[in-house]
Amino acid sequence: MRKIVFATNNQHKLDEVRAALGEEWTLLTPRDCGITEEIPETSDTLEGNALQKAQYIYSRTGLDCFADDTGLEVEALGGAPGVHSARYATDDHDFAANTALLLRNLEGVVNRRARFRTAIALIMNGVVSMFEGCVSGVITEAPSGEGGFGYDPVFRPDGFDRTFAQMSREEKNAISHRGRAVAELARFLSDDGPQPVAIREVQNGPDNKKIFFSVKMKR
Ligand code: ITT
Repeated sequence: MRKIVFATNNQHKLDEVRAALGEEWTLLTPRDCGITEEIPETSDTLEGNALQKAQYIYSRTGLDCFADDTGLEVEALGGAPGVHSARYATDDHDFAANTALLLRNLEGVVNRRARFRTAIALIMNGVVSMFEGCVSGVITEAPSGEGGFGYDPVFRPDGFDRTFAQMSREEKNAISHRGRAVAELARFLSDDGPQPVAIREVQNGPDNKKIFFSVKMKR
């Protein structure tokens, strides 16, 4: 079994990603590595936050690790709550309050198109790789379902007549933003042999550190 740290304190995410990556991988949490403080997320993009969280773990542990950041982007709200999804209503990651505020802000709004977008930053052998997954759908008029977390009770993906909160974890994982991004990550991790990669240097990562992105080339 191979070990990798997933930089999250969100148990729901951990369960989803554990199921998606399969038994070959043992996922360690920051807590397993003795990191109990909240990991900073101060970027104004999902990609920046994912990278910031992964870099934090890597700088503290030196272990291979990845982090995700997810936002709900609502068309009629100009992409909000987006990168601010966790703290939309309050500072407390209060899922019910966030959902209630979202529904209030969409009262009487006809265009209810939205998408979830997940960015994942992986640091493996000191090299950063980025992955993305999206799912489009609509914000319902009222919450339905008990499963999932966050905005799941008010998000109905295209092609379905149920919200994410009315789906099993497997059903959600198969089509969700995080499921899709993790599938890309899993494909990358399971590829054998040397990877053909192009390395490009980016200067403006968190703390203005130089960040090296590896972009996997199609074979
Ligand atoms: P970590 O940073 O510890 O991983 P978090 O809960 O802050 O956990 P994110 O920043 O990635 O997670 O997500 C921001 C918010 O977006 C999160 O608090 C939820 O309200 C919402 N969210 C994320 N993924 C979701 C999903 O799959 N379904 C519904 N809502 C989700």
